[in-house]
Amino acid sequence: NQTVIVDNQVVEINGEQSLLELIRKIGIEIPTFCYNSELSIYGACRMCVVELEGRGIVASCSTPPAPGMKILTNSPRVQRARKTVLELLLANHDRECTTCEKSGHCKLQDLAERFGVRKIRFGERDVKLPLDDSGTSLVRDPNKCILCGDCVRMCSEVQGIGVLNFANRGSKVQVTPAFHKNLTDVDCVNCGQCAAICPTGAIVVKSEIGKAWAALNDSGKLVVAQVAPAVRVALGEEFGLPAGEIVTGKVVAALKRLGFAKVFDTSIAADLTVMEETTEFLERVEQGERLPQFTSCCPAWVKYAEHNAPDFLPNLSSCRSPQQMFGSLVKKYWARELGKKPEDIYVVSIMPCTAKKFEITRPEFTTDGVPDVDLVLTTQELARMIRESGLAFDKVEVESFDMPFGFTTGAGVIFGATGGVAEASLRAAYEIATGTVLEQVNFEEVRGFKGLKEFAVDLNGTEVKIAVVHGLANAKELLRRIQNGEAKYHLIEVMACPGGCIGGAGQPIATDQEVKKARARSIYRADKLSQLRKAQDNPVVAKFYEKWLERPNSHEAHESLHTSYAT
Ligand code: HC1
Ligand code: SF4
Repeated sequence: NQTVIVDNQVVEINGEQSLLELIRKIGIEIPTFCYNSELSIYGACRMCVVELEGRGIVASCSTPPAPGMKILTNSPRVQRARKTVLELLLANHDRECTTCEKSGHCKLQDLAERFGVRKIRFGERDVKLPLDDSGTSLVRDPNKCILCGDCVRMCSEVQGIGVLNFANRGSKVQVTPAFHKNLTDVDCVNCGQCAAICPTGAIVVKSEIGKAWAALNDSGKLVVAQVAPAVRVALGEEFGLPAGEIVTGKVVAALKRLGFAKVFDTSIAADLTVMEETTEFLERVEQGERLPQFTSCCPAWVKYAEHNAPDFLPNLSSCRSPQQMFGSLVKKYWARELGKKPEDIYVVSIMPCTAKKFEITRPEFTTDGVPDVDLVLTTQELARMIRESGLAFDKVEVESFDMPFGFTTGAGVIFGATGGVAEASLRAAYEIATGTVLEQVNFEEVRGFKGLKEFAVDLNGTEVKIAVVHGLANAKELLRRIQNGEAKYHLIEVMACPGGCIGGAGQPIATDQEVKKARARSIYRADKLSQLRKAQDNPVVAKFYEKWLERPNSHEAHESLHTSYAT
């Protein structure tokens, strides 16, 4: 029969591809660096070694189970081998742990502690390689790289970009963009997925906490926050709450306690985006032009399209992202109502995303020298600020978002999960196109983690075909099929990060897919619990049109809420 013996325990083989999978199944946590369930097997770090009778020490991630195998996971030989791997890595690794951005979240630090590495038998490397902090979103420190190749495979396999690779030979091997360029000089889209998977501090998200504290301590500025949909289902994880716990009210309260004068909801701007984008879409369908229409709220996708799919740029929705629409509303209209100058208001976005840090620096989102959004902090950076302040997050009493940007419908919340933008648009498109009330608002077909989701709906006699992709490699494949005439759609949602914004690289680290799934479930639960589920029913958004914007796609709306793309 199909069994193996692991440390004297009989274990059945049940379709597992590797010894690692089989051993983890029985609750033994084999340490790894380069093994990730969503990437290909690389088998280079040697951290996952086990002892196989008759064969000695083998890498468990790349050894398939075979009936009759006898495996030891913690024998003296295994213990020695693991320690040696760690010591060799540490000998080649910058050891300034206390000042590292990744301190406390570093796998190397973790495993060195777990396996009791107290001294390193090998000499320390003395060459210092230059840092790359040229970009808005990431900092790359090759001195902390352990050559596991996770970022390389993430960038090419999941994101279809491939700007990171191995260079040089022997002891000089490095992971770097081509010709040792900076990330800003290659086609990096700032998605940050390389940083999210990096086990050490070799690629990290650029921290801007210092700027946030400085603004909060500047009495001349009214500092306001906007909170992205996906943050509310993830921040709790940083404080020991279960994955996906909805902590919206606590996020608001914590931001208030940190000193933000007002705390607003990006989801209301997502409702506004639905109005603008759906109106634009229905017009294109009627005219039969610039179809398929692509969503444009993901800045990594927009940058990808600019680099790699210029022919499709006219097909992108001209809508700015909700983050940027929000900035525009605050600085252009709300400031005027308050009798303030745009530069006296400092807008901080709390985002799950690293590319949002880049988005705010795009010149089209600066008006008369004043940025529409001043600063982006990731979910993780906010967690760090809360910890710095000493606030006990689990104990803060919940508060509600402030008005006038504090009321959202479920449509604006589901933006945070893959498929959400398409679903929110469908809820509006159906009612606008048919003039009838949509009773069943759930479009299950576009939910979930399948790489490509498709759905067709009858809008007043026209069959409208929708596709949803997440992970840029899936977008790349879809574009190829459209170009070859193999696929035809009317509306396509693209999110760069697997899972959508809930899987953003600024979120608490989650290499386990189940964590992302729990966040997505909570996004849909928050939608279900909302008083209103359709963007077109948001009374506050209706007020914005009445007061400031006239109607969707009006000249004024175009000026403030739309944009164009760089070829
Ligand atoms: Fe997103 Fe969006 S949903 S892009 O994923 O359209 O970041 O959460 O804020 O802007 O609303 C991110 C999330 C976010 C925008 C909205
Ligand atoms: Fe590749 Fe994204 Fe990392 Fe840039 S940010 S190197 S595109 S994975």
